[in-house]
Formats: sequence, C-alpha cells, structure tokens
Amino acid sequence: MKQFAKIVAAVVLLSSSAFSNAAIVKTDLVDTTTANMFKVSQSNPYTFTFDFNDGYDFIKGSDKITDAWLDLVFSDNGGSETFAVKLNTFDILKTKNLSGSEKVPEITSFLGLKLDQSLLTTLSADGILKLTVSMTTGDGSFNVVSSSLRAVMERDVADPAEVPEPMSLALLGLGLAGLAAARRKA
Ligand SMILES: [Ca+2]
Ligand SMILES: [Ca+2]
Repeated sequence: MKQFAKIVAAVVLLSSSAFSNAAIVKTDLVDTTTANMFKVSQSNPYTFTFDFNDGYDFIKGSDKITDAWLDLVFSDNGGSETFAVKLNTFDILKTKNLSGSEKVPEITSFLGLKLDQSLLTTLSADGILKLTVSMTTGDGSFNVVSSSLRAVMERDVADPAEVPEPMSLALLGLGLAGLAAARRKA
C-alpha cells in the first residue's frame, strides 16, 4: 500500500508538469523621441506622451509591463537653472543646475531612471505615460535632446510544443502501472 501511494504521487507530479503548457514571453518595448533640441524655459515645458498602444505589439488589459526605465538627454549652454521631470504626476527626477557654458555647451544624460511600482501599474494598465520636463528656477533655458522609455513586457502564451499528446500520456501511465506491477511481484 505504501508503494502504491508513492506511484500515485509520481503520476500526479508528472501530470502537473506535463500540463503546465503556458509560457511567459518577454519583449522589450522602446519608445524614443528625438526632441530636436526643444528649448525648455519657465514658460515653456516639454511634454511627450509615451504610448505603447501606437505601433507596438502591446495588448492592453492582457500584457503586463514588469519593469521600465526612463532615459533623458539634455544640453545646456550656460546660466543657472533647476528643473523637474514628471511621469504623469510622479516626480521621477529633480536636480540642480545643468553644467555647460556659452563657450562649452554640455550634454548631460540621465540614464536608467527606474519606474516605481505605481508607475509600472499605470503603464501596464494604459500603455501610456506622459512625460513633462519643466524648468523650476532660473530665467534662462536648456534643451531636451532626447527621451526614451524602455519597458519589459510579459505575455502569457500557450506553447503548443509543450502540450503532451494523449497517446504519450497513456503510454506513460501504462509504463508506471507496469512498474507498480513489477514492484508488487518483487
Ligand atoms: Ca541654461
Ligand atoms: Ca546651466
């Protein structure tokens, strides 16, 4: 009887792994804007809407976005200013003066700003996030060179290659039954 219980447990384990035919497929999504040196001043924020519904293989309500990062590239050619970057209403970056002078304009990059869970949930649900870059102090300006939103999307798919055929399952069952019979005889 003990032996029989072991065999039953083995069959249940094999069946459950044979039937777990769903697979998660990961895809990288990237939405990039070249902002053409958009000039940000106190009266002129830069806005851009990242939208994975527009030309991407993203199924709203079904696919999940599990990770995402914002990349920003700015340039400045002098003056003292501070700025803030929002995704929707969430402050993702607040920083001090960008370096660079009239003689030596400089490019400053902020790469891999990781989105927190609340932003991931929103992005996952809507496929959309609105970027706003505003100057908070200073009376000059700076430029947005580019901005990118990179995301990892997960989709549950049934993988036909992993679906066992009824015959092979039946053979497996017969094999195990045979094994059990052999053990009982021994
Ligand atoms: Ca400036
Ligand atoms: Ca500056």
